Amino acid sequence: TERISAHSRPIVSYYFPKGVGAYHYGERHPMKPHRLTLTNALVLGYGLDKQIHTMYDPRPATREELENYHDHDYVEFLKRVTPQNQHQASMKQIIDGFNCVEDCPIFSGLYDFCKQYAGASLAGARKLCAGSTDIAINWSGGLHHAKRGEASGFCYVNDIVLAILEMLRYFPRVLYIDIDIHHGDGVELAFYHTNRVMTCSFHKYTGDFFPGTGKLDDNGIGAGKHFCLNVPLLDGIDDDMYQTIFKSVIEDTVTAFRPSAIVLQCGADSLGCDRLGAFNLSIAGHGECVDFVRRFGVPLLVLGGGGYTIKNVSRCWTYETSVLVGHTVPNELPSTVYDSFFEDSLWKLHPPLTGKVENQNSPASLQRIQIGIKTKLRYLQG
Ligand code: TV1
Ligand code: CA
Ligand code: ZN
Repeated sequence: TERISAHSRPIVSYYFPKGVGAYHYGERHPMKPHRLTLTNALVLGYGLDKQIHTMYDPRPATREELENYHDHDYVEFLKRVTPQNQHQASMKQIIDGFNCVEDCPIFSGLYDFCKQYAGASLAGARKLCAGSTDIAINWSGGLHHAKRGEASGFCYVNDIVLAILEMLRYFPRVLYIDIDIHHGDGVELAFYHTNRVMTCSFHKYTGDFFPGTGKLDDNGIGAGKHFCLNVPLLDGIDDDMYQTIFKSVIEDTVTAFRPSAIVLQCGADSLGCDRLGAFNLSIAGHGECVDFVRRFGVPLLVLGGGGYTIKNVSRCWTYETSVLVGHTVPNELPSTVYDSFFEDSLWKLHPPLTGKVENQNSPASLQRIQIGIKTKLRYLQG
């Protein structure tokens, strides 16, 4: 098959399940699906839909599709539980067992929400397998913490694992890249034993930062040994340092692993000024990672993820949509019904970085990681 050119315009498919932005995790909860509505409004406001090959309102995932990864009992629970029945004594134990507490509350329409975001990632995966698109985008996906039998870290079903399983039916090797500030633990775990999926997460790693996993020398097990990469970083990393480590690690990984497809999780909580994150990336810097991956010209599934300062999340994913279609958009935001969200920057796409977190990373600490990764990748060649 033809290698997609890094220069010509790729065929881009965009998946936005209608209504996915209307779900509510709860009043004080930092995860706001409304950011998806804002993103879609900016994408349309800029007229990017005219640059995109096809805009899809994909069908929800079926129960059977969810059970291609998730436990039957867990999916059954997600289907049955409601904000009303969760308080019944018989339900309480079960809810605890599936970890649907605090970070992962039971909210109205939870099961439909899960089927929508997972359905969109699966639709993108199928389109890539069919060879009828070069890039598939689902900003509602990327919920990387969900486990086979339990919710974790705002994630209930793991759309990424489901999409990669679908892609493995057609593509021999899939590379998973995760630039959310949190470790992509659910995806790593699902493919820890296989050499057909290489997982690579960049994240904040300290003793206490969620989920607590993702150290440099976690390697994978059995056939999966050496097919797991982690890039543990500290607070305040800036565009320059992030780019240096990201490009070096991903270049080396693509060379060693030769992926037949790539899945890129674009969590926007690695941006500066995120409500939960502590990195200092600009939207341009975050987007440069996306562009770098695009330029390999390998079939690409692009997903959302975290991101808690929602005006910046929607700016970021809109900018990245423009990068992926190869169409430059002006810094002046288009006028939408959501104008009040963007007043802070006088309605600019690229707000200046404010409230800097001190950079705890050093050239030496990054070089140590870079060398560590190179050493691990050497095992792939032989
Ligand atoms: C309800 C209301 C839940 C307010 C959760 C921040 C809240 C958090 C809340 C919160 C919050 C976390 C933990 C502690 C583990 C817990 C989408 C022992 C102001 C992909 C998930 C982070 C990140 C979970 C998800 C983390 C993603 N941080 N206010 N919860 N317990 N959980 O630390 O990777 O971005 O914070
Ligand atoms: Ca990550
Ligand atoms: Zn995150």
